[in-house]
Amino acid sequence: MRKVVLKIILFVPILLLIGACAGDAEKDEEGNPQSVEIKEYLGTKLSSINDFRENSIKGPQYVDKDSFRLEITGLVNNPKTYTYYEIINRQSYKKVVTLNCVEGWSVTILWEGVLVRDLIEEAGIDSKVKIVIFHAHDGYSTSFPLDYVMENDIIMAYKMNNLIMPPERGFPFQLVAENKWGYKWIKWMTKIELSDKEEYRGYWESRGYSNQADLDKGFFEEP
Ligand SMILES: Nc1nc2c(c(=O)[nH]1)N[C@H]1C(S)=C(S)[C@@H](COP(=O)(O)O)O[C@H]1N2
Ligand SMILES: [Mo]
Repeated sequence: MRKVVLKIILFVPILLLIGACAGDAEKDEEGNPQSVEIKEYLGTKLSSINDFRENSIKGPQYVDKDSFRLEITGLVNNPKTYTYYEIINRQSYKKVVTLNCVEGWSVTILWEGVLVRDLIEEAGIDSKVKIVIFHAHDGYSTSFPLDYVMENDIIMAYKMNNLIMPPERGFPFQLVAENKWGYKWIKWMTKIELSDKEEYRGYWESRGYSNQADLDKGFFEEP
């Protein structure tokens, strides 16, 4: 009898403690435990998602997760439309990549998302396609040669440093345009258009910034 009483005396506080801890944990809107931002990945020190400077053309965009659709259009055999959930439930890829803005700051982040190549391959690439144009919720756009997205593992990210991308950073998706200047890293992406118009120029590209935008070259178009 004394043993049972002892057990109860010991167990009750332990159970209460467990309950209190579970109750205190942060939850997201779906009731799942909220992730924390990671500071290091496989030995690489990461920047914080708060280290970005917000200087988007129309300020932060607030995209509704449930009504959001990503379109794959243009010169494709089967135009596609994806919901947010269809994208985040696909096979995901992670990598650490540094974004460099032409203003002189940079951030090194662990990005997680899907491969653009997989999405456009599923839509069926017409043989006339030369470039891939990305469009965003704020009217922004940018483009790349088809080879750039096919020959590199280019991620369309929905997580940064293990956190769901915040609205200011480009929720639901930001392009991880590695080796390219920051203005190629389109946020709030809504449409991927396959095109044969090699003369297409995106928002900053049509305002004098290099269309190639390679990090190891300058960001002004040669005259
Ligand atoms: N839709 C959209 N994407 C955008 C921009 C923008 O204004 N609109 N700005 C670009 C620029 S210039 C940079 S450097 C990166 C990172 O900008 P941020 O620090 O404002 O997130 O996003 C890029 N993607
Ligand atoms: Mo930028």
